Amino acid sequence: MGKVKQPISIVGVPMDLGADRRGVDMGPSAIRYALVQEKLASLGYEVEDLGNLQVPTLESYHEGQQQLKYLREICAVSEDLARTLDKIVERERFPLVLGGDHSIAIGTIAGVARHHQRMGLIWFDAHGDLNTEYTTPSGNIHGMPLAVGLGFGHSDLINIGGYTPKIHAQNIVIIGARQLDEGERKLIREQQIRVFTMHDIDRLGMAKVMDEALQIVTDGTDGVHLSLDLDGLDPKDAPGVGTPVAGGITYRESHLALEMLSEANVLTSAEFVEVNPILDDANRTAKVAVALIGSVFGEKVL
Ligand code: B3U
Ligand code: MN
Ligand code: MN
Repeated sequence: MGKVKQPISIVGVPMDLGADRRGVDMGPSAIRYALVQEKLASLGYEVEDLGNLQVPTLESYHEGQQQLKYLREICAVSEDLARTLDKIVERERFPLVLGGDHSIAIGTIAGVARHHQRMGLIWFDAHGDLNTEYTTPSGNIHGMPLAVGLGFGHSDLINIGGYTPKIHAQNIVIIGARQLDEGERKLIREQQIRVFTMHDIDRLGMAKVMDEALQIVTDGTDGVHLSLDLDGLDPKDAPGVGTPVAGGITYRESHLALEMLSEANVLTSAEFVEVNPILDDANRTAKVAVALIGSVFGEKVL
């Protein structure tokens, strides 16, 4: 308390091309409907909502390449998002991005990482999102954004924002992984990316996982981005996601993780992705997202 709170700018990205499936484009609306702005205002923040970026409608486009579906459209939105975030950071405001499928992280990271000498990254997800056009089992770009940030993937994707790589493997952690493809495992081994699988969370406990994770993402960095895929949580707590995977992070563990992140006071940007209201149970997953956003921004019981 008493600390000056950085003003927040919300941007919605109603993107579903990266998942090649409708519903997740309504994520920003669902999160707003769950009163995200009111939550942040109640915590004492000055908040502006910049509305949604323009995203082409899935039905009006041809898929393009089988291994990189909607590549051209996703690149255009990513450039737009990178420019939008660039301006928010220049105005010394905290960017809070609402997705949309996880391909939007390509643009988010491009927009924020350029403002740091070295940026740490927390990737909260059931998946690795470390595929490239050569390893993808689906052709869906939402399975690729972490690889793209590291400089692996199609040149149009890795050069969004005009530079590559955006992030370094030594300062990245993945938390909650429980479904990885073979090519992703290979990249994790080669790049020595620290992955806290569900096995690790069960063995160590979330508090220990976060202690270690915070060390990695703050080691020599001058900023930390949080990219939180709601499918990192257990589908019992967050059913409204496109690709639910059983055995995930509980509601309580996820709050503890984000409270510890908030206490560390290192976060410089955040995004919440993959909320799919069509598959949800009375907007429960968006409500969970808003509760988690509360923890990120310092909400406490006492
Ligand atoms: N790894 C798979 C599945 C997947 C990744 N991200 C989501 N699903 N949400 C792929 O298609 O790359
Ligand atoms: Mn993801
Ligand atoms: Mn995921």
